[in-house]
Amino acid sequence: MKLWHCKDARSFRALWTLEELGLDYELVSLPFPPRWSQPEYLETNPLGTIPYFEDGPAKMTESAAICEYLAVKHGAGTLAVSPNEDDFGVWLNWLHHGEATLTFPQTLVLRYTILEPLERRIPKVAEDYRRWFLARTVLAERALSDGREWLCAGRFTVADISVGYALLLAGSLGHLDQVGPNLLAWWERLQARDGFKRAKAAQRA
Ligand SMILES: N[C@@H](CCC(=O)N[C@@H](CS)C(=O)NCC(=O)O)C(=O)O
Repeated sequence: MKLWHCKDARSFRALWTLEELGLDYELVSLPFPPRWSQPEYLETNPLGTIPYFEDGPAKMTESAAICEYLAVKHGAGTLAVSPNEDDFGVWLNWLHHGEATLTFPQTLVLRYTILEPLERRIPKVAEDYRRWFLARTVLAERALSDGREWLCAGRFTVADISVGYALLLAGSLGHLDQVGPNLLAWWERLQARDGFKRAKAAQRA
């Protein structure tokens, strides 16, 4: 298996899953954004985005899908929830919520406050999507309000990784001080995991 990665980009979801499962993989680290800083990367992934992942015939560009793929195909289901379990639908929802609802708005903040050249930055867009993101953290904050340790199924799964990555990004954008206490406590638990620490170490190496 081979993963193309940029430090703390969405590919971190896949890297974290690989480390949680103790799988063998090759990591290709790229400067960000690879589309500009390493144009030959477009020959590998025409989108120019990160992650890109290959496992034989599987060629993948969506971080949440890679997590699901690894959990189902190589994880003996340990980080997945099976269709026979009550929380199957809830699990899939968190898996996609982490990317589609909690990460996408933050990338607009990142783009319009940091990535764009000064003359193209739009503070209004950044502020609107910062609020947009914070308002949508209510679902996870409420889900964790009953004292549960993980988001669903009574155990740690790739749904926690998917939503957890949105909090990693929130931390780098300075949004964590406005996130609810249940989410913050859960995020501390995630960062204390050996798999999380190994993924951080792997990207440093
Ligand atoms: N929905 C995709 C989004 C992939 C994506 O946009 N990745 C960002 C990095 S976090 C990227 O490559 N941005 C650089 C660019 O668009 O050139 C996923 O979840 O993997």
